[in-house]
Amino acid sequence: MTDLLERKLRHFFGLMDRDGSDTLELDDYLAAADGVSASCGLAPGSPEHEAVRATFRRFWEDVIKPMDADGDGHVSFAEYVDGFTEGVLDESDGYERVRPLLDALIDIADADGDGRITGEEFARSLTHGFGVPADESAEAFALLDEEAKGHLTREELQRASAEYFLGTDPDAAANALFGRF
Ligand SMILES: [Ca+2]
Ligand SMILES: [Ca+2]
Ligand SMILES: [Ca+2]
Repeated sequence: MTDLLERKLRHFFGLMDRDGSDTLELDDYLAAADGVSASCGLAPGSPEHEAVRATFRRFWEDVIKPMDADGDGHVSFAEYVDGFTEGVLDESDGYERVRPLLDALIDIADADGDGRITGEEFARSLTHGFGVPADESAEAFALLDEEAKGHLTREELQRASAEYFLGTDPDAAANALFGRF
């Protein structure tokens, strides 16, 4: 794994570690689900809120929990890097395992369902779901919205996240996707 990719993963790991334990647990993913849901105005306990929680829970079960090599119930950064290398980088279709969560996240971010993620929708998800500071969300959006059209398409966001998690270009705009690192 390149140093750049490891730095990007370290940053994303820190964002997902919502309780600051320096390890990932199911509760981190559920806290992120609750944050995103609240930012979209979903009532706690509503079917829509439960669906968001189910998506994050599934991602934990399918992708993150298997990385817990020593079985202590916590995924450390070392386990995360090993798991990511084996499960995503070294598998030809490894990234496909991450894509359903990204699709679901984009669905949630696109609050009005028009297929476009505006700067406001983008910032709301990043800030409330992942704790990215608002100014960094705005900065990321401006970099990603290269044509300054005021929104990102689903395809643009999918491409940006693939570049974030797989790419090795230090100058890629997508490196800013989750804020500064
Ligand atoms: Ca944690
Ligand atoms: Ca562990
Ligand atoms: Ca929208």
